[in-house]
Amino acid sequence: MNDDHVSEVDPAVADALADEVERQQDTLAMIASENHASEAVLEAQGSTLTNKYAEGYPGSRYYGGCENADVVEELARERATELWGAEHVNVQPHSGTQANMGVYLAMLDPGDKILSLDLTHGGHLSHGHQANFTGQLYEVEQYEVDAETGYIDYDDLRQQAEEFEPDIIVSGYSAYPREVEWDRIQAAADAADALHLADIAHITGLVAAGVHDSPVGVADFVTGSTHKTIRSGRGGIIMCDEEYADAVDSAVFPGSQGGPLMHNIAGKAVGFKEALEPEFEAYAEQVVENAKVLGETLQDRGFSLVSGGTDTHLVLADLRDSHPDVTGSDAEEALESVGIVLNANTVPGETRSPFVASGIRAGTPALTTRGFGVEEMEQVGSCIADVIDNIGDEDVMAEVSERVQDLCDEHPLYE
Ligand code: DSN
Repeated sequence: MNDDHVSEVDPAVADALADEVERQQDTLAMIASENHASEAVLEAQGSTLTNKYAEGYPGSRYYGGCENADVVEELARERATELWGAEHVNVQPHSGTQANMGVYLAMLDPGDKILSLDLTHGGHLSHGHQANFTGQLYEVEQYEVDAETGYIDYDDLRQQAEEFEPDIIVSGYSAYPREVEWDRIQAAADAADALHLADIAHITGLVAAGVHDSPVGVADFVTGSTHKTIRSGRGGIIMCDEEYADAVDSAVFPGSQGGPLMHNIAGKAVGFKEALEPEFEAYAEQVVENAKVLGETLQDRGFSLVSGGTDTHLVLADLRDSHPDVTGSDAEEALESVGIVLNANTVPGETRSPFVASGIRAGTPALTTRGFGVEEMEQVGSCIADVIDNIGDEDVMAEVSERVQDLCDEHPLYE
């Protein structure tokens, strides 16, 4: 990667950028929402489109000089349509949260009712948490996963929907390791005469590749972020039927955003093109296979997984059974010290503060991009188990650190 210009102008930032390349090279990125974008995506995001204001939409902008911005945004929209098959696509949301905001603003009034999964059960802040605008503007009730199985109980959800009578039901999750039955959520929405927003932020790539069923054509709205499993430029996306297109577009601009981040939209266009290549399907399949192997390796070492396993790109380990004295943040810190970067995560029935948490969430999208397969995931799983079994033992940490470094060296990034 060439940071020559930055080095000349701003050595402090150049050093941090170079250190970040090194950090990504020398650690295992297992935060489930992260990935390693290609150099083509990075180049598009670092392009002169960052200079351009393009309020409006292709063919109808408020400023001149938007011909290239129009080309890029049209390409991003066309490719997104090909990937996910929605009638209408808006690629301007700056993030997944902004995408959700676009839908809420388009369809809800303040005080309207949202029914969504609790954050500690795998939901997301932008689905109605009190600390988020959604919890402040709307009346929110939350559903939970089944305490025994860790799965969504669709019958309970339907009953809760009939009783609460929400205006919108939100599905799609940040820490739910199982495939979602979109049609059963839709049935709950139909029973309550509610809209249905499926937020596929984490699984955009799995859905695009056909590894998971798609909510497009089932839910009224599908939102996502574009830098997770789909591995394109950073940002968000909204998909919906044509009947909602004008409302959604107006809610994004001018409703909640100003000028679109055209450089990021260029990154989205490039990443979407990459995801349309046949290899992407194999990548998405491997992401899930790797998560399954990681989960099985941890289970063989005595770890409990929420829901007993995974169908997705992530596993959620509840440490309370296997390691009652180790908090999620203890585990996160010890793992980071050996070069495994993941996050402490709350688990269903959480008994600790969210800052400490009782679980860890580990994802495979970034490692799979790096070329990790089943064999490497077994090694990663045993590194994780060795660390958590031996927190505080410097000899074990040093030995695992070397194994992690070997894995990183065998799978170089950004050569
Ligand atoms: N922060 C992301 C995650 O880690 O799930 C979601 O926005």
